[in-house]
Amino acid sequence: MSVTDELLAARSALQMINPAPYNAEAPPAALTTAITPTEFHYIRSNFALPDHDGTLEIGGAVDHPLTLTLEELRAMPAHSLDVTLECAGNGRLEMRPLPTGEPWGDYAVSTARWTGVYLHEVLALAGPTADGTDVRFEGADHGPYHLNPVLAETHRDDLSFVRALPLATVADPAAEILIAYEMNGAPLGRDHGSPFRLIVPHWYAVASVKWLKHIDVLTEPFVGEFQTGHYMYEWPDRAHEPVELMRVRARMTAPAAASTITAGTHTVRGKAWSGTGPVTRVEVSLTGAGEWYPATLEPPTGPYSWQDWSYEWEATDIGRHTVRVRATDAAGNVQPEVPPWNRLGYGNNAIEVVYIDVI
Ligand SMILES: Nc1nc2c(c(=O)[nH]1)N[C@H]1C(S)=C(S)[C@@H](COP(=O)(O)O)O[C@H]1N2
Ligand SMILES: [Mo]
Repeated sequence: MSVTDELLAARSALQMINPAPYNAEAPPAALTTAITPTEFHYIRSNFALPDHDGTLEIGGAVDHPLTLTLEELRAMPAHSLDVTLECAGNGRLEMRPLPTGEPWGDYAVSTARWTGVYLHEVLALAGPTADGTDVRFEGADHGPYHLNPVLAETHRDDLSFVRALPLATVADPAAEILIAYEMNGAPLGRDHGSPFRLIVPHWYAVASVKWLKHIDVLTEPFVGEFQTGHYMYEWPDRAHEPVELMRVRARMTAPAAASTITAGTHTVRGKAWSGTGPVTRVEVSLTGAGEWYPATLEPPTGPYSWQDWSYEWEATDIGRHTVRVRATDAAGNVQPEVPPWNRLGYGNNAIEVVYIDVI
């Protein structure tokens, strides 16, 4: 198969929302299993697919700058983690006024099993110097880009995808950040960041830099378009904040939204996740005015993946019913009724509202 045929095949089950750069939502079936099959995993890229020479350079404020190959990474201890990734722009289409940005519905979320090496072990090989504060991650992808218009400059002919994390986070073994080279047991595909990428559990997926090329330890906080330009919550009434951990959210997968079902008992089910998780409570409401009924919540199968919930609904009254689902997490965060509006439309975790017709 030519590369183009491979890409077409890898993309054929997705709902394309932008052909170039290629952005696509998962199909509804992606949310029904613990692990999303790779061909159902959403894709979000800011630039055209890059060429990558297969090496990773680690430098900046380190004692031993080094270059690693994929083979050298594979020779290090491997770890696998199930991680739910959600795009910070997921749910943007439900915000009013409609924010600028990719028109994501609610399917820019998926869970895969990622295999690779711990970032903190790779960083330790380079030895950050005592004055290091942050770590910069650069992907191999680049191209023309319209900058956030709040900045003086509005366009760059050639910008690279660069993000940073605090050194304290990167060096913390408990953060379990991976440099992943496998997804669901197979080498990473091109759309998902081959030959290797970051996987930053609990963070909105923008932190999980694909096509990872350079890691540099910095001695001051990083300023850049994908860190302090875009991917900032521009609140209308308070100080702007960076997009970081995923907000608590539940999605309903059955019965399908706007479907017609026959009167009787039906299992309402779905997934729930949080970057400040685990999710500790899921409730269902069957009327707009709503009493909330506890759903059965399955324990997490791992620290970074979504959880199953279900509710037995005695749907005996014919007619249209509104069904809402609301999750609460271990940190006490609960989903809001209304999307938390911000100019670029990030972090919509509002309570899902669907209607079902019972006949
Ligand atoms: N190098 C690079 N990494 C990137 C991006 C990108 O455009 N370039 N997009 C980010 C965003 S916004 C998301 S939501 C995730 C999507 O990962 P996926 O395409 O594997 O689902 O990758 C992140 N990593
Ligand atoms: Mo994203």
